[in-house]
Amino acid sequence: MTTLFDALTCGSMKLANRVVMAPLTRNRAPHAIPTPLMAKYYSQRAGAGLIISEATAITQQGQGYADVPGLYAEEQIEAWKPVTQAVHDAGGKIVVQLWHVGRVSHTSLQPHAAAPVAPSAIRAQTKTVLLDNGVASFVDTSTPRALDAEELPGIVRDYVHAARNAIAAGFDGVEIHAANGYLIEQFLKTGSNARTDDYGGSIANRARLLLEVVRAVVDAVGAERTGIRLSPVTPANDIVDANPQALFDYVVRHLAPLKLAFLHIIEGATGGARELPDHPFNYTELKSAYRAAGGQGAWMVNNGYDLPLAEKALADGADLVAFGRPFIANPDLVNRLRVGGPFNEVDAKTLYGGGEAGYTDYPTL
Ligand code: 8OZ
Repeated sequence: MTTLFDALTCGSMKLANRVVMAPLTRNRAPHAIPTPLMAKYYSQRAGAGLIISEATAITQQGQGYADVPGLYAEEQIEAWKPVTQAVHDAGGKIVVQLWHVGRVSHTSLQPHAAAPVAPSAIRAQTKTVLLDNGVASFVDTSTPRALDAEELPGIVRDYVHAARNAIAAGFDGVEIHAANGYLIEQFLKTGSNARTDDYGGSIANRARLLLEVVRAVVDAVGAERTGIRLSPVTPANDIVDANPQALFDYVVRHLAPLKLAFLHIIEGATGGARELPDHPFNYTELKSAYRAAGGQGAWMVNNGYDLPLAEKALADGADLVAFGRPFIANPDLVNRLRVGGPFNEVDAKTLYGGGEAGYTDYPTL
């Protein structure tokens, strides 16, 4: 029987175990530049088989929150190098999560205070995080403008540019963030996409940008270094689709031939309920659709896992299990899982913004 503590080859990466540190936004990168404290934070968590970095903006336009890092400028590449080096020195693997927030942004974070961009000019009924002297405040997102079809090749190029920068910065690969109500998912889902061109309407049209981005990133850095995150039914950031099962079955069938290293699936509401009575979804069908289409990437599951649930997921055919909040409070989470705990609790007050407190000062066993 496979356990969480067994090794796995995932694309080009040899993972020491099946425990993944999920991407976690922490808002500790002033001016979008990673810091030495981030190197310490990630290296403390290098016992994970794989670390997925916090969501990282591919352009300033792709940024939607105060003090989240980017990977589009030379100084950002340089500042990420000590982070990836520290993780590697501690024996870990780390991929960067490539992020364009689309409409989940605020004019104050955009170049020239412009409106954020989206498939359609429909405002997300959600909040973003601004920081005032290090104190987080939650503000309504700004109304976006609809992207012209002619602008979309530029968005694809921005993903490719950031993916190449990731390899230059020493990352083992990239995860394309296509979840949680951000740009790619805004195109995918009916609630945010009212386009009448080749990027709206049918499932094939709504999935077009996602597949263009993935193909271009794969061409740039290799499928064996590329993964993707999907969240079929999350309501996060005011996102909804009329028929998510058909949509995501289509998406994974079309991802299958691209030979990605992993597919990372958020089950249920991100950071919340795993079962949504109003939005039923069959994840077994999703995985079967992927495997039946020849997809061989690692199947990574996420959301509210503990050891018993994780072991059941592995028995049911998952390859990797991602843990989010437990990794914030337990840098040595893999060891703690191995010995059955105990586990530190997360301090909610220090999640977003700040310094070492609630970041690099959680104790190991
Ligand atoms: C929490 C706060 C800000 C951003 C996501 C990148 O939901 C995020 C995020 C989470 O994917």
